[in-house]
Amino acid sequence: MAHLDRRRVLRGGLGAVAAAAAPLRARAEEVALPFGNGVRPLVTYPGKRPLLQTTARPPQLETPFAVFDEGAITPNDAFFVRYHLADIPLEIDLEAFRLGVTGHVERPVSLALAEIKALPGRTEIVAVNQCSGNSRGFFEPRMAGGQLGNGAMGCARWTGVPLKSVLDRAGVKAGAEQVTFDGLDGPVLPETPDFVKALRLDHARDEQVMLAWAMNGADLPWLNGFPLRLVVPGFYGTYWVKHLTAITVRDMPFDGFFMKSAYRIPDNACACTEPGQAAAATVPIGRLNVRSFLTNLADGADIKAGPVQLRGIAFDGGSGIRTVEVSADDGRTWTNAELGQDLGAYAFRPWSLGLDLTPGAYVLRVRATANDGSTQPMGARWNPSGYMRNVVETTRVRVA
Ligand SMILES: Nc1nc2c(c(=O)[nH]1)N[C@H]1C(S)=C(S)[C@@H](COP(=O)(O)O)O[C@H]1N2
Ligand SMILES: [Mo]
Repeated sequence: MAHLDRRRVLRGGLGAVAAAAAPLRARAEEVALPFGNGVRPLVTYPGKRPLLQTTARPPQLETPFAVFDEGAITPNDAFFVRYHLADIPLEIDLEAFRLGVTGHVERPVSLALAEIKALPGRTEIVAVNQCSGNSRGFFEPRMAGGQLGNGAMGCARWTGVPLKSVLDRAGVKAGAEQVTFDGLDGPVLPETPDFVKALRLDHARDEQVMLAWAMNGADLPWLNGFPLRLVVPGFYGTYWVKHLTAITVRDMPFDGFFMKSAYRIPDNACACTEPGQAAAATVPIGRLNVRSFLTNLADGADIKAGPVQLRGIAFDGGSGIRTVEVSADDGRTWTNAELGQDLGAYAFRPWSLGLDLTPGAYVLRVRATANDGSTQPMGARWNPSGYMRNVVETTRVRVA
């Protein structure tokens, strides 16, 4: 947390966030996610179109699933929002804003946004940001945590500089092991742990991890981390620290709550346990696993017999998508879909497939295989935190 000079403050219209939610909710439409307690108000926050609200304090907002049918890039005003701590920044003085780099370094630095933008290696990457708990609400048995549908993911073009550029500016000392990241948000109560995340030093310096100030060609939306966030291509959103203001280089592993206790997965090949069982050992969550979705037909849809074009998206943690297969007979036979525009190995990959359907009931399944050979399971793998769901999705349609 940094205390900000309030002389010249940018509010992003956000001072109103808490207040705005209430009156809007009163006349809001609702969306029913297809699991128990799945009714969500559609709420409009500053800079956002109506999104599904999981919680108001702090704001947690899901993207309506139909948005993913609009293309491989998720628009800024539709991008999901996730915070852990209710004291989110409502005003930021851009004149006073600094990113500090301290700890196990030769020269601690404190950089203004303009100085960060002038660092060497300006770069862009299209990458998926997905919450570890995306789709948690579909697990059986259910578990605690945000009951999310499939809308806690999005794909954007991020502009920034490699994190390495700023680490080099500070000069990492020999013996450094990890780098930690803290944003301007903080807990409401002093007992609540701050949201701080760690990466191994070699990962932090890999030239893909970046400090990003723009998303899809515009300033970061306030709720997605204005004015600066970490982008960790291929890794779950938990590492993509928003409103980033403090970087600390460490010569020992960091054991804060959000590394040591939260965002951990079973330490085994499937990252899974028997439903209801705890894991014998856990490790911090890492790369996205491979997923695919049908985006233009909803479960339970009625469609007309004849030719139908199916389309959707697939992604993984950065090896890229090799194939997307579709089954119209609940997984007995599969047909390769055509892959669409390749925006890079970390991006949503569009796919499409034309089918000619005669009248009847169909169980559509879609399964992606990544270039690293990994694929999606036909049955969901369970884990106590409800992370990393990537079961082959099922869409039932009636054709008449
Ligand atoms: N400062 C800050 N950054 C954060 C978080 C947070 O609570 N505070 N949550 C993380 C988690 S768990 C996710 S999934 C992503 C979500 O990014 P988004 O809100 O831009 O969609 O932000 C990450 N960065
Ligand atoms: Mo998350």
